[in-house]
Amino acid sequence: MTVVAFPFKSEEASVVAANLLTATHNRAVDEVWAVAAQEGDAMARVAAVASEISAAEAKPVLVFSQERIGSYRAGKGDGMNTAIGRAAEAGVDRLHFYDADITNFGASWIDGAERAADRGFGVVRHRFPRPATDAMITWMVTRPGLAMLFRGSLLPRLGQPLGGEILLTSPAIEAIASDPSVRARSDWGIDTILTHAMTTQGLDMYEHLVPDGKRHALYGSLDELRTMMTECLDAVASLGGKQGPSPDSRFHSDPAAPVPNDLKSIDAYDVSATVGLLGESWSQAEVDLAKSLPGQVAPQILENLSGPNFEFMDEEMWGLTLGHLLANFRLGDATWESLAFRLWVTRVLAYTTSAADLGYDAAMEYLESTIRQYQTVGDHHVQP
Ligand code: GDX
Ligand code: MN
Repeated sequence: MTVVAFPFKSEEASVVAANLLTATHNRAVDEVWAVAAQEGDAMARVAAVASEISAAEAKPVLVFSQERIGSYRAGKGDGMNTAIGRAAEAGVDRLHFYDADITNFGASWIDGAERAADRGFGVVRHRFPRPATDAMITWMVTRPGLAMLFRGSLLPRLGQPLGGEILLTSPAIEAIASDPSVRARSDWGIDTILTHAMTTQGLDMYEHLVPDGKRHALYGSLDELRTMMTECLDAVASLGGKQGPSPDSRFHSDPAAPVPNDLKSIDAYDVSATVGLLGESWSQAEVDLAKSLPGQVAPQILENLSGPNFEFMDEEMWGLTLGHLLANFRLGDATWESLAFRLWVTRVLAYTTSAADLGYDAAMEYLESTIRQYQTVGDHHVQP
């Protein structure tokens, strides 16, 4: 049995409905699941369209709320783990996941993953171009973190280590459903932990390219990503010292394709609204913590007490900063969370106003080069 699952919280009902329909209509798909963050209006609205689609397409479309499974904040991770647990119990052969807010979801996503699974790949990940200023957690936290922790492996090479668009076949479903570190990760950290887990089981991995890009809800000020940023930072830091990818698994990634022009000119977040975050609500405890940052990072970040200062956070300064964060950051500690988020904001603004200004292609080349650079620093910056 093949299942397509969508975790959803409060997305536009028409977008979710279109995605449920696309999945249900696909001949490879036997059942569609929508996993709600909680019971309530959003769930009731999706349940209403789901029953219409189910009747029209003569296929089960199940809407249910997530269980409390993990030990972090109850979030997307509980949603995904609820589906993974159900799939393992029901003996599902293939479980696809897609974010519910994708506005250009189509049959080719499902078909591309299915084709790779038919060729024997045990896990499939979708990869897609994103605007130069989108994916800032991926580019500034997760990929550099994976580069420092697992250099030379396939982990830093994955295009979308945080992407919620994946296919697990039954051996992966079973292994992941009983993996305590995946089960525990109930928050935004789930994607990082799943990505790592998918590479350590000796299964062949296929990275399927969606050339049109992933179109989805974008952001206002980066403040909207505060929780996601700190949880994703904690998740990658938690992989320190863990076993890396199994060296003899096959890894195939589709070759690059031309990127749509309109995507190249999308601004993914509001820069001027974000600059205001730099000087906002510093506590004395955060000032003191900032003083322990390495090298020039400490005096430079503290300049923000008197006015915005972010240009200093180039790739080298960020390597130093991220290494320090990987070793010392504490999720749940308000001072650490505020400082880590502020440091990331300086990095994103510095990049946005320098490399990203050179245009999409130059920006991507620059970002890829930073990942290569972080692989060579490796242990240098990450003290155990
Ligand atoms: N069941 C459930 N429970 N679903 C949730 C919850 C929750 O608590 N929170 C969010 N979702 C759903 C949401 O409705 C959407 O379908 C999906 O999860 C992703 O959330 P979204 O707000 O669209 O996240 P965003 O900003 O698009 O981030 C995605 O890409 C990031 C990245 O690639 O950088 C998301 O897959 C992140 O996990 C990922 O880090
Ligand atoms: Mn989204």
